[in-house]
Amino acid sequence: MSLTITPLSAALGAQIDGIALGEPLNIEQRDAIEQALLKHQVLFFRNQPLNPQQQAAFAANFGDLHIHPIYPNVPEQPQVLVLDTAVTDVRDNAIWHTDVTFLPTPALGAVLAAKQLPAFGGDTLWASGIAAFEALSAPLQQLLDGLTATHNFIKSFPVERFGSTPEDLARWEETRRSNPPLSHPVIRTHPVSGRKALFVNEGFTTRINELEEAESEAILKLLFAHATRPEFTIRWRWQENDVAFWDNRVTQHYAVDDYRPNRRVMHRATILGDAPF
Ligand SMILES: O=C(O)CCC(=O)C(=O)O
Ligand SMILES: [Fe+2]
Repeated sequence: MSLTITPLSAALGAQIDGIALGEPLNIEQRDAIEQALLKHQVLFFRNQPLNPQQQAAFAANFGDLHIHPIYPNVPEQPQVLVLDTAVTDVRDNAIWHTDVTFLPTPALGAVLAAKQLPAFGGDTLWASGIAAFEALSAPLQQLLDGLTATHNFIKSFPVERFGSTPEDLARWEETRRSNPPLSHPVIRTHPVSGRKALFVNEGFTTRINELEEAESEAILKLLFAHATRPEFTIRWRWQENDVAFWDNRVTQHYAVDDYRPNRRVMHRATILGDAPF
């Protein structure tokens, strides 16, 4: 079986066929997927009925796995978290965000599998920070390159939604204590490809540190709108057992909240990343 890579849009996204992710990858397959990820930033695979162990094993080809501080996980495979609308309020994923940028070393990427889908809705969109950066004018690129921004966990995990039981509140308090607001560069250089990407996201970014408050607010507003222009995005219509694998270093994503009260269940394995520069 040989791998086929079909690009899906100019900015990002490719569908990969000719591979069974539930089986151990050989080196050639692993490297081909990594190269495709660097180029296309988000990869989609159809018909991959992975159990949590297989999903974690696939993700672990690309790095060590992260255990999320807030979301519930599969008890026998805690590296796989469960986004089940019957269990967790996932509405806060309906905002453009890059995962866990409130950490000093945000995720390298994540592998998301569709387990149970509503009859309609529940698409996910991704946007390329590389395309967004490259489309900025040279003067704005120069202004932003070298600036830093604050990222804050609380912006996407409000206590009203994540602290409703005493147990949840204790976990939320502990997560807040161990994840104080921190700074990342506004323009990030991909550690492998060397490409530059816009690295602020509406989910977690609260302030461009070196600017006056009003300047920061106006420029972030501009950047959040710019980063998610349709030209820089791809929208995926899920089928059961689809798997998406995204490069979280240079993309952001948005889970469309248009199917409640129907149930949607996704499993995610998250790969640890390194400090942005
Ligand atoms: O449910 C989705 O489609 C994506 C949710 C999300 O933001 C994530 O898994 O990081
Ligand atoms: Fe996310």
